[in-house]
Amino acid sequence: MFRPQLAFRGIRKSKGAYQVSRMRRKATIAPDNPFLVISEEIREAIHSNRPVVALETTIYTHGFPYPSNVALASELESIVRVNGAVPATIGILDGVAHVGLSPDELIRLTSSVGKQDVLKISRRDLAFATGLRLAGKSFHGGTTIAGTMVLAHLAGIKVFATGGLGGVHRGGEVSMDVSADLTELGRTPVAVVSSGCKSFLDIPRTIEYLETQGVGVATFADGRKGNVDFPAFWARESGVKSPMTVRDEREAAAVVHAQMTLQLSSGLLFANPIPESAAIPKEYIDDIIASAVQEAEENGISGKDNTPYILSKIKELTNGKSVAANHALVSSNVQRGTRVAVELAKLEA
Ligand code: PSU
Ligand code: MN
Repeated sequence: MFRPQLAFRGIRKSKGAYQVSRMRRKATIAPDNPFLVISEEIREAIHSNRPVVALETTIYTHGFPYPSNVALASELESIVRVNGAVPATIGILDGVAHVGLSPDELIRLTSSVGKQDVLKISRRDLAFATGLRLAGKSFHGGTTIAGTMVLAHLAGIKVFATGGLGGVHRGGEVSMDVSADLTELGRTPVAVVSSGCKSFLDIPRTIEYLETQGVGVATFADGRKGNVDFPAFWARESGVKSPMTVRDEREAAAVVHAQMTLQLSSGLLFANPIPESAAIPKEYIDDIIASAVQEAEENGISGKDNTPYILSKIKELTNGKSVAANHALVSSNVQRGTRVAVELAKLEA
């Protein structure tokens, strides 16, 4: 029988391990850092081992249009609170990185989309988006999964829920377009809950690359026996077997706890298949994806513009169905991620 409490009791007794978990609970950044503000609520929650769930903002700045992005941002925060954790929405406002945007700040960021330039911020962009404030330039930015992981980790947050992970793009073996989300998972100890990765990517190569990066990848099995697919965002099946499975949030939390206690410096990916009722049939979406990818190629779209471009094409070709599915899957992931954070806090108590 699976009994994490018993299994971990020994570890907690040992003074060294206990000190490690106490140490890891603290944010690793000074409170007066001029480039990063961690909200009082998040500081307090981390300090007292209350569960916290990080949320990204590229999904609001480069995914959902205004004003539905404003509504989604507050909805996802509510899902975290209703399920017993503290939401930490992460993004860049006026050249300052925020972990735990206040409701007003979140509305300012999401409602600036379409009215002014809002950047897409990955790891490489963080110092530009914040540092250039010293030279009088002010930027707003949505942080990608990679960018959000960096900041979450600096604040001491271990669980992060989102929509879909970036990956190796189709043809990536030639173009080298491999999302920085994958290398970030290789170097930053944060557990990400997503619906697998978007099916316009090359899923087998994405899984290979995550293995190379030392990232543990597991799909929630939810009672399914035998082979479980790594999910493909809008579809539950991808035709690619998930490297590992976990039964539920409690098992996921046990894995996260071990990862942190062992001080492994890499991240974990937990894939949550889109709810059945919201899934888009694979045969239907596959054709649409093929046209969207082809169009991006013909128009010479590359780099950071590639993912948002393909997503908006898919939205157009599905008459908005893809956005409804995106909404359903991200809500489901945030609920799952919150339960993982709650279980993890119990293990760390
Ligand atoms: N969801 C959206 N639009 C996006 C993304 C998610 O609706 O643009 C983002 C995520 O933040 C993810 C990023 O981290 O796309 C990956 O971008 P790239 O492939 O450029 O690494
Ligand atoms: Mn890319």
